[in-house]
Amino acid sequence: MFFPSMREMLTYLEAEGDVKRIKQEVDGEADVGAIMWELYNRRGSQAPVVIFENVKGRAMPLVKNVYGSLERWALAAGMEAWRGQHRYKEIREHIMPLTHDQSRWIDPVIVKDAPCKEVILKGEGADLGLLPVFRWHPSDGGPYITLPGCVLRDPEWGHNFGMYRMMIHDRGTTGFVANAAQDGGIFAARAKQRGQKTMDLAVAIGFDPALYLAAVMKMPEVGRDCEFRFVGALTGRPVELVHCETIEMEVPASSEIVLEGQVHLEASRLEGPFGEFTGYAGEQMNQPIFKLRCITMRRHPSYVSTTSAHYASECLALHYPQPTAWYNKMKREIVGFRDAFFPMAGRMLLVVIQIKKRYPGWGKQALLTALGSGFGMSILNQAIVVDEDVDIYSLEEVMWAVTTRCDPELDVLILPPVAVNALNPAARARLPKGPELGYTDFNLCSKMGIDATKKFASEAGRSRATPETSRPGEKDLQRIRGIWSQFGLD
Ligand SMILES: Cc1cc2nc3c(=O)[nH]c(=O)nc-3n(C[C@H](O)[C@H](O)[C@H](O)COP(=O)(O)O)c2cc1C
Ligand SMILES: [Mn+2]
Repeated sequence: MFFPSMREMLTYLEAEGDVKRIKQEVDGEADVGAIMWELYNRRGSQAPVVIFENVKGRAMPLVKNVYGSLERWALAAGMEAWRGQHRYKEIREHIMPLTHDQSRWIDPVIVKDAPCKEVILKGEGADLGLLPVFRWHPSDGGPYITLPGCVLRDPEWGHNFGMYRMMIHDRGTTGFVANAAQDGGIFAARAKQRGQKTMDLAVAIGFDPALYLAAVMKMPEVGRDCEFRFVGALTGRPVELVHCETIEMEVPASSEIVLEGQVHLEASRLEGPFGEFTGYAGEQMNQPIFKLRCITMRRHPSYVSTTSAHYASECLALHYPQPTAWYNKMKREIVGFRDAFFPMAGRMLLVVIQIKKRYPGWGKQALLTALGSGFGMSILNQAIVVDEDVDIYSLEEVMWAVTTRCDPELDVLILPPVAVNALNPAARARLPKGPELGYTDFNLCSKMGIDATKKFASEAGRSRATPETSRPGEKDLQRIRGIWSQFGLD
């Protein structure tokens, strides 16, 4: 089952009792962030979708937390029987074959008309003040559009569809922050190299749920319509795009709202801070600006956004699909690789890797591979490697392995500082901004690898192996699982 639009998914979720409507008037700035924070504290990743129907000073309903649970992610990815049944691993295994196999990808199609054209606002009428967009955290430098699907087009490389949040400077201007390593950053650098002073940008808000997965995933390609083609394969039908009114660009026809305009590559304005997925306020930096030309939308659009700094927030769940391509790479490169997981508590800066270790040293090889290249190099502060008997989706079990299988002097690797993501809160220093770095400064941070695998007696300065664990035999466990219902213990 796939939902052709976010609207249809909300209708389904509401029938399932997974949507809460808040009818009383709320203040966008003072109330919404605090309500969502308290909801995440109380319900964690079981928090429902929330629709604020009556936001002071705005006509549009404000929808929060649509993608704030793995169950709803599974639903967006077309998986059945979603409620409470999927872990990250199942979703990843469902999606991953399609990121590998581009022969199954389906090109998008252009349609003539779409509901997002019911209202067209140009000139004075194109006003960002219509949107229920606020400072979601008191530390935010301005109101933030937090779930924008940014469509860019490169003459050679076609469309790229990526999510880069936007701070509103005024009624017709926002910031544009696609960091240099992102496809959006690469598109901008290429436009600059061609001598362009501006770059067309269309911002889709509230679109087909499967497209949300693609907008936050690192694809195996840059641009070339890969996000749209991938979603075509996932849903089994081409993504429908519709032409923009004022720029040479195409946007998902399923959108509730579309902003059209241009990124001014040479203009820049202070942007930030923003309450980031790390749980910290990001830094204020000079960033290019986006100038709005036109808003197109449905007659009664719903505005969808996220607040992000809480560990259980939608923003973090949205980051889950990001390392898919990295996972594929690790699968090939780490000896004995079985699985890997980025626990929410680690805010994307920590990975737990599971291996089948056959020889001494394999744990440390895994750590060096994970921390030493690409996405792992630029995003991770820490990696932990464990054996197959440890459930990497349970931090309880992972920490048990760390405390009982790791002799810190022998099993902790400290790697020297390297350039990491500008948002890394642990980083010690910021590199000076150079022309090659594009829009984002990088930070410097060292890395730690923790080898929490069981050790051989012959391994790394030891003369004693990790003892055997105490638990029932696997045969007995299997047999008992088979007749479990007889005992009435559930
Ligand atoms: C809510 C949310 C906001 C994001 N904001 C930004 C951002 O402002 N800048 C950025 O470079 N990446 C941001 N990301 C991460 C990108 O969406 C992600 O890396 C994606 O792969 C980018 O698309 P691309 O690979 O086509 O560049 C954000 C992700 C989420 C879930
Ligand atoms: Mn991309």
